[in-house]
Amino acid sequence: MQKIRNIAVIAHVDHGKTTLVDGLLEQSGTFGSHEQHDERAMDSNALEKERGITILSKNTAIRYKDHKINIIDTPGHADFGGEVERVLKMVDGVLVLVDAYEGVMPQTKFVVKKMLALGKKPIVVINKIDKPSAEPERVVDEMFDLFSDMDANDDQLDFPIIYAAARDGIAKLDMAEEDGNFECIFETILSEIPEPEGDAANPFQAQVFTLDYDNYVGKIGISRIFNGTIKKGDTVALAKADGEIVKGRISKLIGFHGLNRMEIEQAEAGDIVAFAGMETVDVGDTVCDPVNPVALDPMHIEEPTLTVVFAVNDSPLAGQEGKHVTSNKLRDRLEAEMRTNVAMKLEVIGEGKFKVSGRGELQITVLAENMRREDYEFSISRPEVIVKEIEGVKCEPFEHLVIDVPEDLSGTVIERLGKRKAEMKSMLPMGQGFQRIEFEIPARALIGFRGQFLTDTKGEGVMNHSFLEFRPYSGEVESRSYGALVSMIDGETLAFSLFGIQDRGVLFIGVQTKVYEGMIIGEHSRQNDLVVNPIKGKAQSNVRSSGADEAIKLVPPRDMSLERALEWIEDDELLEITPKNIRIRKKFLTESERKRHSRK
Ligand SMILES: Nc1nc2c(ncn2[C@@H]2O[C@H](COP(=O)(O)OP(=O)(O)OP(=O)(O)O)[C@@H](O)[C@H]2O)c(=O)[nH]1
Ligand SMILES: [Mg+2]
Repeated sequence: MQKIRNIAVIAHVDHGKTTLVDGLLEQSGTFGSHEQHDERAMDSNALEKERGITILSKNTAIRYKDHKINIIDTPGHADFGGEVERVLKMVDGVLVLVDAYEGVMPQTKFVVKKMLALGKKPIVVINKIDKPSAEPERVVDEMFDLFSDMDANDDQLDFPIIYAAARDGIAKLDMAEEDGNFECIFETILSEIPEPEGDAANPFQAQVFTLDYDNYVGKIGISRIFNGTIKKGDTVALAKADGEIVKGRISKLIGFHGLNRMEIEQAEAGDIVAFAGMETVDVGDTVCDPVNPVALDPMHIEEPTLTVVFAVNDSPLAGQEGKHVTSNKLRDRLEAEMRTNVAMKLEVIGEGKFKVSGRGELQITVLAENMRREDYEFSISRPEVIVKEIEGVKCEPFEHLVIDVPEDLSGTVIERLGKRKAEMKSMLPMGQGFQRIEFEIPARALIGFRGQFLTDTKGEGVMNHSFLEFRPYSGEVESRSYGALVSMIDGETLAFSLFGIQDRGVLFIGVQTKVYEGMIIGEHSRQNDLVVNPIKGKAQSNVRSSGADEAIKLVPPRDMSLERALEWIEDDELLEITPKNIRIRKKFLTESERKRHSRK
């Protein structure tokens, strides 16, 4: 049997997981010296590269001495926490990273809790020790406290610690030592992480933890082999979560090495491989011996906490920018998404209307952003949290929120959060004039909070949150405190009229932008909506004042990204999303319709 170790890299968002994996690939010699690769090589899809975050967990394998080390890089953003939980079942140990300044953050708690509960062996990596503000000793203490608060067993509590600057390829076992390379990480993995259990001679058993799709071979299941041996061409059984058994044949077996995938003939217990040939494969399925199929424990799939409605675009500008605009196209695309993305759910709720549920706004905007890039055009509604009944009590999702704010601004932020039903849990000085404040807050109250928070903290505040649990419904919460600037007319914006409007609030659009009646062009500085005319030219006069237009000074418009716009809108508003534009609009375009409906 080959010597194998299986590890996952877990942490809060941005603590350096993917960068550390770069270093592991590099320093194990997996990247040939001639091989060109990008920074954060595992973040391979376009959106991941652009945003600098990991969205999908991905696996790779390296060789170190006579061992194969399978490594799964996981996403740190809270919306993808469910995926991390599934990945943890596939490995025997973890590298849990924590930023040497930021310390324990909400998602650190989430992943550590899951990892400890599954009995995995941790190696703690205190990363970014090169930061001038780094306080590695404080962060080690925080990790000890976290582990003991979360009932780590003695073995887990006795975790090895590695100090690293992953970006520079530096690691060491003691802060007092000279900087070394990643050898100490490899050695610690070999000595501390248990070998995979299971036997290559047993009947075959593997579990699928991620799905992939390839135009040539179809659906691909990435799985960990727990027992037995498998060969290309083998007949196997797929044991589904509902107890159904489906027979099939492994048409292709795929192995991993560095950034490459290659066809292999055979694989055995302990390894992580992908296979094609079974179109019905799902996450959590056990691939097993057809003669004696024994299913492994089903996987926990996280419940969605948030929904938005995707609908056919019916704005006056519909169909001008996207290629795929019909209800059928939209439905096919959303159904395709559900095939590989187990964390999301789809429900048809009307003609051309689809309710999509997921774990958070980022998960939903990632889907919307991908669809835009594939030339789809559609609208989405304001996110709503999922309210459900638990033992007869109406409950809603709550989040654990951590904010870092300059001390002098903390009062403002605390007051704002109070109005949103947040309960303060702790407050700590963080050095450099910052305070760290922790809250528990209804997820509903966080929608739209980020924009306000950034304004209140002049962009200096940092906020992080992650799902806590369902709790009894908390009643009304405060939402957006400003109204909208709404266009009263179709046409193209002119500098002259925007100049007149900009004193009334903040504009989202610039000159020569197409607008329509009912489209929102900015945020009003007061609470009510204001209907405006952004296309009005200067009154004609006999005297030609050449160059007068150039004298008009417009404030640059506020850039409304998809996330920002989604957080901003209210129930009576929509986002119109096309490959070229994100527009914000009223559901009802004319003022008279809006009046009629608000009276109802
Ligand atoms: N100063 C410093 N920065 C680092 C270090 N390691 C990573 N970074 C930076 O931290 C940022 C985040 O790194 P990533 O590797 O993408 O973090 P991640 O944990 O994979 O993030 P997600 O996958 O989005 O959760 C990048 O800008 C890195 O360059 C380090 O050792 N020191
Ligand atoms: Mg990453």
